Amino acid sequence: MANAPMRRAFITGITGQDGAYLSQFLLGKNYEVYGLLRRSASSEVVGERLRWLGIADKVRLIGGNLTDLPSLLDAVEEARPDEVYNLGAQSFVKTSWQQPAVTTAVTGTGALNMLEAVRRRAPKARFYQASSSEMFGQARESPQNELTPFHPRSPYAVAKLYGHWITVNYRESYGMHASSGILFNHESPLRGIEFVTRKITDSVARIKLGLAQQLRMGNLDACRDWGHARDYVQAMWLMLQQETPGDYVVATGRTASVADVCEIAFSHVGLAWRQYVTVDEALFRPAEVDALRGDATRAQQILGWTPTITLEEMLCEMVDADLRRHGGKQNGVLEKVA
Ligand code: NDP
Ligand code: GDR
Repeated sequence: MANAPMRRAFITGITGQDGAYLSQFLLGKNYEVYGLLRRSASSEVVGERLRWLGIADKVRLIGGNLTDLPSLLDAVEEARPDEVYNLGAQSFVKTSWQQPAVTTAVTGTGALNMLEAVRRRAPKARFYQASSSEMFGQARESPQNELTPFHPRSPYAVAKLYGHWITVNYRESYGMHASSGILFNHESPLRGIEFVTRKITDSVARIKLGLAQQLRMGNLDACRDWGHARDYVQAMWLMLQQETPGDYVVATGRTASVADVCEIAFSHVGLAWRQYVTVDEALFRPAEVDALRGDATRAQQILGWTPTITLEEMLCEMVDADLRRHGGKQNGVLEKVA
């Protein structure tokens, strides 16, 4: 009997944290994986995460940009995907105040561009939009679920809200199999160093190795629901395996403060965090999201998804990876210090 043809996935944001783990996961399921690659003058560092996972030569990269619809039309036509994952974004919340227009164009209008490219070139493909718990912002209830009202608090969150609703609208207008995953924070050793968990684990490693003396932080009281990216990319895939598209909260249901993360990460190497961490109000945000906690009951019941990695396990993995990076050879963007 002939083997079933390989399924084809197209991922925007393939060079980011989630794109790399999702690629690894889909390759493990025997997909042909295509990804959108935006042009960079620093081509030697782009793709570092794919190299870290040992899959850089197993994915096929197609040039293009989320702000450039013609390039997306061509890329989707070339990839002929069964499944499309729109993960590309200007994803750092703090930068969205410094670059609100870029954030809107990439994170907001970029989602529209991808939906149009799929509608025109691969209308049968299933579509995943990377929505965010930041859309809940100043949350009106806790924990947050799919019915919780949105109150975005940054240009990033406003752009994500547009991406979320345009995805719902394309599903309702054109009958597209378009789903939106409202994912809470998820981290890993491949997390960008500007995000708070990785900033902390990188500093813990450098302080432990005598390469740094202190860590300057912003708001230590902010609370988030932190999971592991390896767990969360599975939820993305599960959404596209359902007969009916829909929206799902993906979260652990546990919240912890930035101070808690410091405590866990420093104590992993036997250090008392309060001796090293200072607060710098220049790192506070113009409008803060104080606390988020997700209720992933719907994902558990319909997708059969549950998180498997605890906050403590994840932070220890991240600290250990950063100790190896700084103790060993420096080989790329993931080692650069913000
Ligand atoms: P990253 O910041 O690690 O990756 C972002 C990706 O988007 C990179 O591959 C980047 O490419 C790409 N990108 C940026 N601008 C463009 C552009 N103009 N055209 C094409 N590609 C572009 O994000 P994560 O992997 O952490 O997150 C994946 C998605 O999920 C994002 O949309 C994020 O907003 C969303 N999200 C993330 C959560 C998290 O906790 N990680 C939680 C909820 C939502 P390059 O490598 O060239 O910079
Ligand atoms: P977030 O993640 O804004 O939640 O967005 P980030 O790790 O940047 O911040 C989390 C919280 O930590 C506080 N904080 C600091 N943050 C950073 N980056 N650096 C600091 O020094 C610092 N000190 C305190 C922040 O104020 C904030 O409250 C992430 C991104 O991945 C988004 O793309 C995604 O949509 C959401 O998670 C869910």
